[in-house]
Amino acid sequence: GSSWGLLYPIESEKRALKSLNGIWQFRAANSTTEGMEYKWYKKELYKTGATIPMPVPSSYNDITQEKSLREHVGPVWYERHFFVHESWRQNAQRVWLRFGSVHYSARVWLNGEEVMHHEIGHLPFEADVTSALHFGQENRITVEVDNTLTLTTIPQGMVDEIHTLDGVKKVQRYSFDFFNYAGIHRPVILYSTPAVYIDDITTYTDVVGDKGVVYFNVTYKGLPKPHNDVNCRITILDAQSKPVGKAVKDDTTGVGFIGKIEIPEAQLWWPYLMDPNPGYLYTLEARITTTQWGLNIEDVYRLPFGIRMITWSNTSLLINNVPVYLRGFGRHEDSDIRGKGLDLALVAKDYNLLKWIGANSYRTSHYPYAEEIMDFADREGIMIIDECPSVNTEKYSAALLTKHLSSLTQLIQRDKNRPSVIMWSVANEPRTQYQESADYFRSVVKHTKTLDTTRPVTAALNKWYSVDQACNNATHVGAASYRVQHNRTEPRDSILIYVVNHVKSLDYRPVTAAIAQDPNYEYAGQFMDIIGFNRYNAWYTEPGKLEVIQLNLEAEAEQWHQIHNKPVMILEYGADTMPGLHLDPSYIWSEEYQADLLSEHFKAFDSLRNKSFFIGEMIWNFADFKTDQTTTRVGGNKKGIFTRERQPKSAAFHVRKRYFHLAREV
Ligand code: BDP
Repeated sequence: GSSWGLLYPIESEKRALKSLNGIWQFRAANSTTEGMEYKWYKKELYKTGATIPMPVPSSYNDITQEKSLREHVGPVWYERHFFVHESWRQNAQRVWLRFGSVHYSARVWLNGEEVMHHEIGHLPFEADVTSALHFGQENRITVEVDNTLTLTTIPQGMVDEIHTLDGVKKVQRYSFDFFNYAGIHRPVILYSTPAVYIDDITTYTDVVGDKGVVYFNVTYKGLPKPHNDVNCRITILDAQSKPVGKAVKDDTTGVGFIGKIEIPEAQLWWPYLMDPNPGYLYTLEARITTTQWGLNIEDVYRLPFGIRMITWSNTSLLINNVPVYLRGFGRHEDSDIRGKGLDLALVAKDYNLLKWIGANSYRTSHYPYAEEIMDFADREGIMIIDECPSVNTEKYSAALLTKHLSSLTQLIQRDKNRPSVIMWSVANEPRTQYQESADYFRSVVKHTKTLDTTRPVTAALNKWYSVDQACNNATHVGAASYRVQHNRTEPRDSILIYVVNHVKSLDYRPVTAAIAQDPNYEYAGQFMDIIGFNRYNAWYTEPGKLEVIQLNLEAEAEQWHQIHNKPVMILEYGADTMPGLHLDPSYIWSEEYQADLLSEHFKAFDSLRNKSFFIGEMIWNFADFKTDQTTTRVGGNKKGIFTRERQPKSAAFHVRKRYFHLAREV
């Protein structure tokens, strides 16, 4: 649930922390019900079957040599033992268990007692486990993790069956283009707080002249009944830990502490390469004290934050009143062996590469990234388009909407205080050619706005998705062609593909369709503050024809702006590139082609930037990544500027020149 705070667990003089990362015992279940039926959580996992060691955090898929584990569909079980020191059993102290994320759903037991469950990967969840813990003794934690995706999970997937000599086998299908890695992906932390504890802190900052204004809302929980006297002291510390502002508040209502602190001559948070000292962070130290049960209780939490202001108009996005141009990437949490498991060495390397190449931003395509990754963005001044886990939605429903909204509630709860987060992305390539997507996205954006009005909302849109797909698959736009009348009331890809294939079965001549460039044909853009679009000119459309890029791209970007009168940016473009494949003159899949394709895009971007509404370019993708097995992927998606091992392809040097050049222009 998210009716409580999700403050990142950090130590203070009043909070202790213990990591449960390490080797756990592990077993994949043979069926959806097996583990529950035989109550695997009741005793040691090795007593109910064979187990293998499994690292946490990590995806489990690529750890063994078993294809069956890589492609497993359904529950797997994790277990480990740990001690909690006697000293943690203190009067008036609570102990919490927190998972950074588990994909896709999790059920957690402590010493055989269920303590929490959570659905939707990539987001943290926690519970007060004080009463289930054995202090001064050994404890057993058991987790059931289920990776199954259905039409009502975020993201959507479908469980299907294939037939084999050994009988029917369950397989997971999904249309999004990254491997459905699963497991305990992020740290598992046990931490203590006082019984009366700081539950949540919300900050919002404003810049007035050279003054920074910090609005705060500190809430607490844990009193048996409200309106006891609770005192709160807020201190703002600069990067050298020098106090630069304070506020003292009393609460007799049980509501919390709301106020503001002004920082004269504030050092603002600036993006990378926009200031000699980007990513400047202050600390908000919140200290609450109260007397309860005859005890003096005190809690302290220190929240890093930045002072900066985001505004936007129908042509630009501004930070601290300066228009910004985003230059960056779409990315993934992905690496060899560990899959989507958090790896701090990889995280640090990736930020060094981002800085090396001169990027100032990226989108957390296609789900929220680890909090440890977001911390780097705050500190380095990398601007983040923060995306919820909704990718490639194909079928809309009320049940799906409920979960989609919940994923946004949880994401915004988690990331609301981060200066690096400059925009929320509510979806990637949802099928918004369907009319029912209008109501759906009206609700999604409205919900996002009720949670945060200080940041613009976007989505990575792909206009006329189905039509493009159909044309791409089966048609040719040419003179001597049959025209397939595209029926606007039935804009379903399957129908169009069917019609095209039918015509093809009758005659060899190329087929075309009059594609409706009707603004109403895309139903989500109208709700966004900033239009983000994905487009693969000279790759999925007209592969090899670099000469179409400038014309098509400029036309599309202008059209988006004309229709919606909003700032526009490209969130994805690129080409699969096999490292080491050299073909000159350039030919698709070669390193030369990737560089040439980028160059043509750069020309288009430069001409668009003169028209002022175009606010950014993001390459797909930062690095190569693993996908499901398809005939278009060679060991995964190869659109990276870096290989999966984070070595540069030739294009990286090319991008670096442009990104530093763009940085110097501002
Ligand atoms: C886009 C998707 C992205 C894919 C990319 C591609 O948003 O997830 O990886 O295409 O095909 O449509 O490379």
